[in-house]
This record gives sequence, C-alpha cells and structure tokens, in this order.
Amino acid sequence: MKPLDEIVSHFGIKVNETDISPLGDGLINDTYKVTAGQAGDNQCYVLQRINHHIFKDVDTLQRNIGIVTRHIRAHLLTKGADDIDSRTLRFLENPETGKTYHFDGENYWRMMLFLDNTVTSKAVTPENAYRTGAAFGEFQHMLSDVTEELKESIPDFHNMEFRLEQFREAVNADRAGRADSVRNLIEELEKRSAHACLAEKLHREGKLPKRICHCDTKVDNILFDPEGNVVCVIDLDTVMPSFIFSDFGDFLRSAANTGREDDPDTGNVGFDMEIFRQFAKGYIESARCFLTPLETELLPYAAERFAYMQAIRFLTDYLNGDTYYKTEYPEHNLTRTKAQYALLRAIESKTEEMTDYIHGLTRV
Ligand code: GN1
Ligand code: MG
Repeated sequence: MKPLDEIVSHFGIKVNETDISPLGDGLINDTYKVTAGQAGDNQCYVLQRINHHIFKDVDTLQRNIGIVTRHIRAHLLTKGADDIDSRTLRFLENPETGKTYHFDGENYWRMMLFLDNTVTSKAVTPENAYRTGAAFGEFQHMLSDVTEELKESIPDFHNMEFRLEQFREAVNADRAGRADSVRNLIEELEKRSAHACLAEKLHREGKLPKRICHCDTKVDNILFDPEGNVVCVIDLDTVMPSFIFSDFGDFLRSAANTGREDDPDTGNVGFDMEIFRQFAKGYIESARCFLTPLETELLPYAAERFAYMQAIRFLTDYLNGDTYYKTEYPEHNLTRTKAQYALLRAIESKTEEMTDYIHGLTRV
C-alpha cells in the first residue's frame, strides 16, 4: 500500500504520516482521521480507502453520493439552515481528475471534511431516539424529490429474496466446511424465509413503493452533537431506492438492541421497547406526509426483517469462509449471527405490542 501522506497529497493536502490515525470500526471500508494545519488551528479530514471488491463501480458510487449531498445541501439552504457544512458530508476533489476520489493503481481513496464536536454510537437513549426518528423521516423526505437516477451501488443490496439465494448457495457449496455445525440455525432461519420476503411480494403486487433510502442506518453511521441531536447521517455508500423499512428497521436493529451486534453473550441481547416507541413516534411525525397506510402498518415487520437479513448475511459469510465482513477471530461471523438471531426472537415476541403502539399513534 502507498504511504497515506502521499495519498492525501493527491487531494491537495500536505501532512506527515504521523498526522493520520485509524478512525471508527466500519466493517467494510478502512477509515482514517487526518489532522492538517497548525496546532490550535487544525482542519481535520476523514480519509477512506473504498472497498472496491464490494463497491465495484467507484465512479458510480461517488456520483450517487454527489447527487445526494448536493440535494440535501440545497434543501437545507432553502430551509435557511445555518450549519449546512456540518449537516451533510463534503468531499474533496482530486485536482488532477476533478473527481471526488483518487485511484493509486491499486486502491481507491476519498477524503471528506471531518465534523468537529460530534460523537457516534451508544448515544441513543429514549430521550434522543425521538429526535433520531424525526431526522430519518426528514432524511427520506428530503430525498423524495431527487430527479436524477441513482444506480444501486451494490445491486440487490436489501433484496431479501436475493440474500436468501446467496445464503442457500452458500449452504449448498459449504466452502468452509462449516454447514454441518450450524444446521439448527439454518433451519430456524429457513422457517422464517417466506415472511421475511413479504416486502418483495407486496412490491410485485404493486402495493409497496420503493423510495430513496440510506440503507445502512446503523447507529455508528449517525453523528450526534453532545446533547444527543442528530447532526449528520454519514456513510452514504448505500443510498439507493429501497423500501422505507430499510432505514426504520436497520436503525432499530442496532439502536434498540440492548447488547452488541457481535455480543458473545446472547443473554445481553434484547429489544428496548422504549427506544422503539420514541423512534417510531419521531419517524411517523416527519414521514407521515408521504407514508402509505400499508408502509405504516408494516413498521414492526421492518424491525424483524432487518435483524433477519443481517443474521442471514452474517451466516452466509461464515459459510463462505469470511470473505465479506472484516472479522477479528475465526468464529466472529457466527457470534454475530447468533446475536442477530437472539435479537430477531426478541423482536418477534414484541410484534403485537409494536403494532398496538403504531395504531395508537396513527389513530390520533
Ligand atoms: C456494513 O460499512 P458498515 O460497517 O457501516 C454493511 C451493512 C451492515 C453492517 C452490519 C456495504 O456496514 O449493510 O448492515 O455492516 N455495509 C455493506 O454492521 O455491506
Ligand atoms: Mg459505517
């Protein structure tokens, strides 16, 4: 790999190798914080190596992101927001190519402004879950009038039928010789497969629309201010047309889980109904202007669908020999699968309660 300070220089920024340090714990791209300028007068940036085995068409990826960030910026301007630079990502151009990425012959890189005074993760409490829900409803609302066509940066990314096809292929091929040891999990997940694909079925019947969604609304992809307000939604790689369930469900999958995504102790894993209630309330308040009755009715299904989809994706990767997600130890993807499955069961046990709550909200 080329030295990082050399990579950074292609974006017109001069720093030393020591000004660059790892940032965050995303499972796909490699991320670094770059500190430039004098002490006390620092401008920081985020440098990312784009995983081009997963995002195969980087030019299209960055074009999508450009459309989305410009669109959000224009909306914020119209609304008279005064802190636009911290509410949406700003990417640096590579002056040699005019593109928002640099290809070094082997890897693809991009750089964006670092947003100061923000925090990630674990910041979700019932108190700020309401504001987070409202922010996501607003995020989808702002993108509802994008006129340019967004290409799928990963084809069929949140297509449950496709994810199941990949899963079954992995079970049959059994490349890592692990299938026999996880037969129970495979069966438990298979039992639920038809229900998980409800959205695809309804879409085919013309009953369920696709809208532009973020498609990776896990809590780590949200920057909060110290008071717990959502400042900015980051990690825009997967913004694409999808069912609104993607954003609603994936947020709850991560934020309402009382344990960690890879918690080795599934006893820690549960579904926090107070987070659900506050998040749903905020989301419905800002999204009710565009949601159809069926979309609203199926919000509890969204929570189930995403714990399920993530369990399937982790188990698929485990069966394939860990080729997709970064892992820290050999059984990591299995631990993740078990934690997601425990979460799914917790969510299933709360479906009625969630449905009643949503009815209560929408009857008003
Ligand atoms: C990946 O990039 P990151 O870590 O935010 C994945 C998501 C999964 C998530 C599970 C492109 O997200 O779909 O939900 O891990 N992103 C991609 O933690 O596959
Ligand atoms: Mg991320």
